Amino acid sequence: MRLLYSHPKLPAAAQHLSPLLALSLLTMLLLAGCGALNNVVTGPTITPAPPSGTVLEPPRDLPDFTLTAQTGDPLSLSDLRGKPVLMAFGYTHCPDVCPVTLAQFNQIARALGEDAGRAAFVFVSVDGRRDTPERLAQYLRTFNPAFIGLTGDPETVRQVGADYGVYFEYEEVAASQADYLVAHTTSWFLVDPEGRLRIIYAYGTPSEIVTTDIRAMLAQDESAL
Ligand SMILES: [Cu+2]
Repeated sequence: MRLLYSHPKLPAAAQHLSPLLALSLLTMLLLAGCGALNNVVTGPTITPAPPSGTVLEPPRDLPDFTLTAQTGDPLSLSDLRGKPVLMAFGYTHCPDVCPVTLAQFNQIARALGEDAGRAAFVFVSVDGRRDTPERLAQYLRTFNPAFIGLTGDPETVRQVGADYGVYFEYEEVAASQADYLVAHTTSWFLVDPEGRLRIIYAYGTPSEIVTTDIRAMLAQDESAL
């Protein structure tokens, strides 16, 4: 899978391909994740990220899971019941995609204002080896201290991710090497207050779209009371 890490040449090459082939390359890169997207999404001949999320109708029931929060305590998805949960998978050493995702999550939280406390923002690490609770806490503080970081051993996270269609793969390096990349799915997930997967967003979806969806979910929840 060297392709995952030698992406910078792809978008230029893709400009000479048929739109369909270019699109399938884009899909592949979206799955491949980290590192590839800035180039691809801004490429002149490639379809940009969809402007809105993909709504799952009906919403998909999600099995509960428990991982370790940045406080060191276990946290389950069911602990967040009653709140819309905006979730992404990634890792703190990510060079490009994850910092942008978390910066956008922070924009969304700020746009929600007082209502931000009625939603949860969750970053699930796919890199439990390096992402200790302490490291996650330190990292997330630089974006928004209210964000929830979750970490666990890669096999557990892989099982959790499978329920969201999330895939990740470690760059092959010597066991002693501390600096490695993790290719991962970059989508964002909006889970409703009942714990069901409701909307999937492509990485880079405008913050205003997600803010509007969360507001609608909160309003719906209020009217259901
Ligand atoms: Cu990342």
